[in-house]
Amino acid sequence: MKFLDVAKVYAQSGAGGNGCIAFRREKFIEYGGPYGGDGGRGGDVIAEAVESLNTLIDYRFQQHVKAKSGEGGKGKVMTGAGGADAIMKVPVGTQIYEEDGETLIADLSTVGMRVRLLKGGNGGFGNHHFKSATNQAPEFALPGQPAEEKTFILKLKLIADAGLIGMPNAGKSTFLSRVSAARPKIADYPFTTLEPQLGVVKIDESDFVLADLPGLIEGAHEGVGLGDRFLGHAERCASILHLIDGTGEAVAKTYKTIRAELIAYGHGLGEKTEIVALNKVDAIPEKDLAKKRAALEKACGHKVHVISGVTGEGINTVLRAMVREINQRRLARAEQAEFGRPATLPRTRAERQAVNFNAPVVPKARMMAPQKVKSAKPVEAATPKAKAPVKTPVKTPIKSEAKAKAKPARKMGNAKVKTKAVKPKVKAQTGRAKARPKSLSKTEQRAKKKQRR
Ligand SMILES: Nc1nc2c(ncn2[C@@H]2O[C@H](COP(=O)(O)OP(=O)(O)OP(=O)(O)O)[C@@H](O)[C@H]2O)c(=O)[nH]1
Ligand SMILES: [Mg+2]
Repeated sequence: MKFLDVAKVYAQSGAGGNGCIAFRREKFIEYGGPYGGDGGRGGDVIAEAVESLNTLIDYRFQQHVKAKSGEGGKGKVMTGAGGADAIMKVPVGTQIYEEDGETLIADLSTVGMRVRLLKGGNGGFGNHHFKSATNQAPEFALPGQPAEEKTFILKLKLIADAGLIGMPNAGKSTFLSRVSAARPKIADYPFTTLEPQLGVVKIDESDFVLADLPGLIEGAHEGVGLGDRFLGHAERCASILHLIDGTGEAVAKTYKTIRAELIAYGHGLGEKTEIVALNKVDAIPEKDLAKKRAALEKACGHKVHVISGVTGEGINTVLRAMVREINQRRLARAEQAEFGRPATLPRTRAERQAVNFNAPVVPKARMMAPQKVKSAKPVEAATPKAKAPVKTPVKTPIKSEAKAKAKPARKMGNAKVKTKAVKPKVKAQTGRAKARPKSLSKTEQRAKKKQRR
């Protein structure tokens, strides 16, 4: 199947159905009144990322996408049927731009991600909707809202973990076929690969997706050769492997040419760290190898791997270096997903509503969990203690101890009264009770008066 990574699509949502003007006409029902229903909603235009697609080739043949319009309302206050949505299925990694090709609307980077591109029109109200005490027979209804229409540019940027970059004939496709089950076309003429190829690489315990991109030549950013349009597929890669044909003469110059193209392309490709490998080592004379490697290391300023896609020499070391970078990014993404959310739940109502305006006044989690834990322990601990002073009230020697025992008992329903009765006796022993007047019951007061007399 042909690979297509850019498509232009004209889309139109559904118009809303018109409201209906009707009156109730029935035997024995005088003045039946307005009876016209509302129009149905028009369908939306929705883009959805699906796993089963790898290219935008479908939009080469289907360049118009239209949602269905809503049906008009009918008599007997019947609302018209809503129009069906138009779902644009696109491969994962598709970006949707405005017609200018630069204003990004949506980036469908995960399977199942959906975005509404155009909204269907609302249906118009029928005359039944407008009846009121002052207008009991409205003879008007509203038309449905018109449809929206727009042209979109779809751009597919493959979701690969690593990308192969280099001049034509550098041995990129040979490398991909060596490390994965992919079988790209390999030949000793430039531009054998005309579109990106993907393969799944398995090394040690890890696996990742590797993309073989068409070769770049000097002036690619100006459209020379295949141009730099396939470089978009390297934008999302965690690791870039830059292959240089070791059988060529000026390896350092080749490296610099490709670097210049990456920088000219922009979109952060120039800043991405790359792994540089001198390929076809099996065909390099030994006396030249060290010289070429040193020249390349001087040009790129870091370590250069020496590999051969044909014999497999040095390939595992390169793959492990790539896996390290890919795993680092995976870890960073997982951390972001984990800690990107606020670490603590918002506590006040204002805080909760700053996150979600419809947040409940008291979140369920807070109502349930902490209170249960709090009440559970003291009640269990208090039960035996509360009973103790009641049974042997006078013998409790120290006030502080008695207080400590009596306090938790207050929380208990039945023990409450009993502990109150214990308290005065304890206070009388400590002597501090003199300072506080003893509260007497009415019968005690009467008995005291009698005694005084
Ligand atoms: N001796 C030797 N030859 C190689 C090696 N890798 C690739 N080749 C040869 O180099 C030629 C080009 O290889 P490809 O894998 O098609 O190169 P490419 O980079 O994909 O080229 P384009 O698709 O044109 O960009 C083929 O004839 C391969 O057999 C290698 O490690 N050693
Ligand atoms: Mg190739």
